[in-house]
Amino acid sequence: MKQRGVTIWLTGLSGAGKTTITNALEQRLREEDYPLEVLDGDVVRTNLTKGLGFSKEDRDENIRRIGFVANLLTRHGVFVLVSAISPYREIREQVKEKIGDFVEVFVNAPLTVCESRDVKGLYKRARAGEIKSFTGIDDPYEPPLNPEVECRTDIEDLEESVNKIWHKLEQLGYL
Ligand code: GGZ
Ligand code: DAT
Repeated sequence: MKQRGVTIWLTGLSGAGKTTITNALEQRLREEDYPLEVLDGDVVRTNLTKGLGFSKEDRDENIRRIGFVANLLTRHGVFVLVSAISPYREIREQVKEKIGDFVEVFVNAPLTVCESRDVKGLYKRARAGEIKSFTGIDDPYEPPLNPEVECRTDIEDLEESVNKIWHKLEQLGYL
C-alpha cells in the first residue's frame, strides 16, 4: 500500500522546544525510512518567505506559504515536520482544513520557562526593546484549543514529548 503522508505541525513560543522535538522526531522517522521533509520557520524565512517580517499579515503569509508547500508534499506521501511559532489560530485552522492529514502539536511551556531558557538571547533583546513585536513579550500567541498532541516541555523530557507524537501517529494510522 502507498505510504500516507501527514503534516506534523509544531506550534509554540520561541524556546518552547519545537526545533528540539522536530530534530529528535526527524531522526527517529529517518531510522525507519519514512520519506520526510522539515520546514522550519527560521530556515524557511531565509528562502521561501524571505523578506517577510513579524506583523500579523507577514506571519500569516509565512504560515500560508509553509502550509502550501506542506500540502504538496503531504499529497505525495511525505511526512512533513513544520516548526513555526504560528501564533494565530485562524490561519493554523485554515491550513489544517486544507491539508486534512494534519497533526497539530502544541509545544507548550510557560513564557517564564521559555524566557529563562533564552536559547538565542532573543528574549533579553526583546525585553531591552531591541526587537519589537516579539511573541509573548509584546505580540500575541493564541494557543490551540484542540491540538492532537500537547507537549508540556517544562515538565516532560524530550523522549516523552517525542513518544507522545509517535503514539498519536500510530493511533491515527500513519505509522
Ligand atoms: C518571534 C522572532 C521575532 C519576533 C525574530 N517574534 O526562537 P527562534 O528565533 O529560532 O524562532 C523565532 C523565529 C520565528 O519565526 P517563525 O517563522 O516561526 O514565526 S511565525 O510563525 O510567527 O511567522 C525567533 C525569530 O524567528 N524571531 N524576530 N518578533 N520570533
Ligand atoms: P524553539 O524551536 O521552540 O524555539 P528550541 O528547541 O530551540 O525551541 O529550544 C528548546 C529548549 O528547551 C532547548 O534548550 C531544549 C529544552 N527542552 C527541555 N525539555 C524539552 C522537551 N521536552 N522538548 C523540547 N525541548 C526541551
